[in-house]
Amino acid sequence: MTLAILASTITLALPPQLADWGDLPEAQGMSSAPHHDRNENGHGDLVIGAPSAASGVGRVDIVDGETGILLATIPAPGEVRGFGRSVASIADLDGDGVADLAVGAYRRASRDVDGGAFGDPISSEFTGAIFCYSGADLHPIQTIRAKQLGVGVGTDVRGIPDVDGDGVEDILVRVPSGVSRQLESNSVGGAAICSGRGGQTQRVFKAPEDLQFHFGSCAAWLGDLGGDDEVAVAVGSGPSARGGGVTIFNATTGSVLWDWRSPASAGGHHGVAAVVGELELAGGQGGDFVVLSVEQTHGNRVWTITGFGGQTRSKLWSHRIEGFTPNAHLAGMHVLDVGPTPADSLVCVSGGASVDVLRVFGMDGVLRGTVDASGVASAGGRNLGAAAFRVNSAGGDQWWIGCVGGPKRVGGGTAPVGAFLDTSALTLGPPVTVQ
Ligand SMILES: [Ca+2]
Ligand SMILES: [Ca+2]
Ligand SMILES: [Ca+2]
Repeated sequence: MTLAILASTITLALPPQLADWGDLPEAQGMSSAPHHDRNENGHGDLVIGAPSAASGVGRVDIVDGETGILLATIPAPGEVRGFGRSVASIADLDGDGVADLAVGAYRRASRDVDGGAFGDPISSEFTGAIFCYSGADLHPIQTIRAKQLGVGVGTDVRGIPDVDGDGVEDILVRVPSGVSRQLESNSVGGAAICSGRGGQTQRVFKAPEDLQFHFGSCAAWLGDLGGDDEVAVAVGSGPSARGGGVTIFNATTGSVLWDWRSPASAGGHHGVAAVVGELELAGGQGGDFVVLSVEQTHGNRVWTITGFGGQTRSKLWSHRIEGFTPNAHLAGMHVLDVGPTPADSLVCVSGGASVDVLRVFGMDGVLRGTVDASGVASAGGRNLGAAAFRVNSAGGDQWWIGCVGGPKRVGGGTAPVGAFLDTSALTLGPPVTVQ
């Protein structure tokens, strides 16, 4: 029974990075994404989600990347809750030359939206949506409901290339399983590709028959794996006592290309917590990818990062991550494309609330170093590494490492929402707080 409860805390409705923000009532920084230099001071800016603001309604802030000064706020549309649970910089949907942005809200306050597809008021409470805004003047462009995914839409969103060939880049939506799995079969989780032009669902990726439980723990765009223009999406599953792994789908047809299962431990739970694709791990044609799997036995969690060749889908290397607190939640796994070629990129893996160190790996799976996050943690930030992305600036691009921060209930004051990483020295700059 104890094991079942522990597993639930990882993979149920809310992903691990939601596990603990205690005295940070707005959960500001739960999500973050790059934004153009809105105030034209030469420094790229940041979109920061605060999904617990306003008693759970949520809010999105746009802040200057250098100073943290608040530049604009996107209020939650009236009918949602958890607005800002996910944010993403997406393609220029409205064709004005400025990249646009997507904001997820993972549950709704009323039961009558989405056509009443979910009669039970509990399930409709958790039905979410994704709202797309102009990056220039922040006017609404379109709403993505992805009804075929059932509950939990809005948990995770990211922009992907144009899959259907209509000339507008598209959007990958993920829903974790277990949001209300007792209610209906379509709450097992999964992912979908939605049109960048109109928001309609184009393709849904559902669990294989034997992985109906805890499917949708993560999703990633893998791109052209085999060098044959066949593009792929990966969806993770687990951890669960029933098994877990990652399923790779043809993004165009929806057919399953490959199914990998995380090694099981006797009596424990196992599965996949993160996948990153479009990498170059070992040369060759097509992209490669990295899987972060987790084994959990008697409350201890062991993380393993594994690199796969995209063309053959064979394992190139694996690295057991030592040093994370055994019961750590995952904050995130991200790729930092720091060098001139993809092979120079780094993979950054971060433990969650109780951990103050990020681990940075090369494309060969060798640990390059660690980033001491204690300065951010001591200032009140949690889950450093929940996001990692490049911020374009006139003085040279920088890497933003996001965390959960924002206003603090205990002791007053504010906590940082992230810091910039010096990728050459693997050191963090001063914490950035929204002003
Ligand atoms: Ca700026
Ligand atoms: Ca635009
Ligand atoms: Ca398209």
